[in-house]
Amino acid sequence: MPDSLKEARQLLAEARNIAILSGAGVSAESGVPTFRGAAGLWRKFRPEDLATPEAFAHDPKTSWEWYSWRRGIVAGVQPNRGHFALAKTECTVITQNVDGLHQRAGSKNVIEVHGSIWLLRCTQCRREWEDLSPAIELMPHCKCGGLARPGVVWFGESLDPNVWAAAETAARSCDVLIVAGTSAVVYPAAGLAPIAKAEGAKIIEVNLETTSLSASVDYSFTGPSGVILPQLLDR
Ligand code: BV8
Ligand code: ZN
Repeated sequence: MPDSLKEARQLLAEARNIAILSGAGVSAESGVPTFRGAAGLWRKFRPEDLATPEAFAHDPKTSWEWYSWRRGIVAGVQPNRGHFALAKTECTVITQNVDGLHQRAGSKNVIEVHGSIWLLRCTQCRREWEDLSPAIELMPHCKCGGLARPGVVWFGESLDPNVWAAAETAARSCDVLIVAGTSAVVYPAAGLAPIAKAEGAKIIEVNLETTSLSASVDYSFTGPSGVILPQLLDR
């Protein structure tokens, strides 16, 4: 075992308060496509162009087709060893993922900063409800007759202030923050690492490649999160 891995394991073993910021890479080994890179494309669309209020307003059917495709994928996959290693560890999971796989692995304390694809929200009356069926109708409607939208946060939309406050508190109060499987380009989520660091937390990054955070973290492990997270956390 490399010395850096031993050190990071020791750090985690002694930590009183561990938090993790997860991104799409943590679900990649389960078979959920990531957002950026060639595999992030759906038909001819880029996720950045689909995950917007404008895209939904202009063409809700295409937007719902994309979400329905993603719901179908997630319903058919299982959490992986990375999710399970986190679930076995007492820690706060701050996730940008909307797939619900951390909860399915058994994590209890999950903060979904970008919402969930299993939540629907009425565009008219704002009512919110959960729908776990993989085969959802293409243009779901609310009891009031209004068109429903996915309960996620799109680009240009503000995060739920209570959810964001919880994420910020977790970042400020942890002594180790693991940042796993995220390209760390989407704000404000990516800003949680510098927030934690400013409060004195050690930062451990796990990714297949280097990111804009890599230079400023305490430990950077290059490899699949399904392999590295258990190496870091399993006792
Ligand atoms: C907001 C949810 C205020 C829905 C998503 C210019 C500069 C700075 C900021 C901005 C700017 N212009 C606009 C902004 C703000 C904007 C932003 O950050 N834009 C960036 C892209 C420039 N942010 C917002 O708009 C946010 N709101 O700021 O509110 C406001 C109000 C009004 C007007 C403006 C602002 C809201 C952002 C929410 C976006 N929602 N999705 C859905 O899923 O459909 S974004 C999408 O990106 C997903 O949620 C995803 O989780 C998130 C982050 O992506 P990652 O998870 O990091 O995934 P990615 O594919 O990028 O990377 C995968 C990584 O995993 C890679 O590094 C890869 O190497 C690694 N990997 C792969 N496999 C593995 C692995 N690692 C380990 N193991 C593996 N096996
Ligand atoms: Zn309604």
